[in-house]
Amino acid sequence: MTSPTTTPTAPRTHMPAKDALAAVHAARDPRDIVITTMTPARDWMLLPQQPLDLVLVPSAMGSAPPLGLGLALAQPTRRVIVCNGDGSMLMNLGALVSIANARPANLVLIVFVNGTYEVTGSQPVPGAGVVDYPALARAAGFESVHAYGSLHEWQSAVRRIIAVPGPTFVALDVEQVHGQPGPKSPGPARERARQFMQALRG
Ligand SMILES: Cc1ncc(C[n+]2csc(CCOP(=O)(O)OP(=O)(O)O)c2C)c(N)n1
Repeated sequence: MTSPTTTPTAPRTHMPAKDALAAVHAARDPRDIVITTMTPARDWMLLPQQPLDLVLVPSAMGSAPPLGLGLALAQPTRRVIVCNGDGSMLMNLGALVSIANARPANLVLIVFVNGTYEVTGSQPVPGAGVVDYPALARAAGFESVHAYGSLHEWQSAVRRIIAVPGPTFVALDVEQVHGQPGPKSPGPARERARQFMQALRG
């Protein structure tokens, strides 16, 4: 019988979530659809907005990746970038399989891994620090899988990573922020959906 072994892991570095998101904002093309939810949605609304931004607030946890999949399949000439929370990713891990199975080359799924349900008061997410999100994505069938904890490295890589044919999965280790209010809906959902569909047609 072999004794259990542990593999030493390198100390994890974490980047400020706002800066990580700002790097996505700077890299995206105005023709890209960007879906944000949870803290990425809150922080995205502090940045200049584009017509193809879909701030998914309020939302059911786990709904952003399948929404991104549907849009990516319906709009194959546009890139779709989804910025998700880790708790929300765990809520709907099956979406990873659906995305990998459908193979939309134009879909980028970025998970902001902070280990907490930040917008509801920073309760710990199950498996925080243990769950290996890139490994989950690979196991689901993603081939383009990336992970960053260093802001500088993410800033240097983001343009290249969102440009490669996907589907692409990115896990960003981000710092926890405590005591910040959650995202507020930027307006009536029906009207925002109408404007978004109009922008898609344009
Ligand atoms: C299905 C469902 N359950 C519970 C909630 C309530 N809720 C809203 S946000 C949130 C936490 C989200 O955590 P995470 O996805 O990790 O994002 P973060 O806030 O850390 O950015 C919870 C529990 C919800 N919106 N949907």
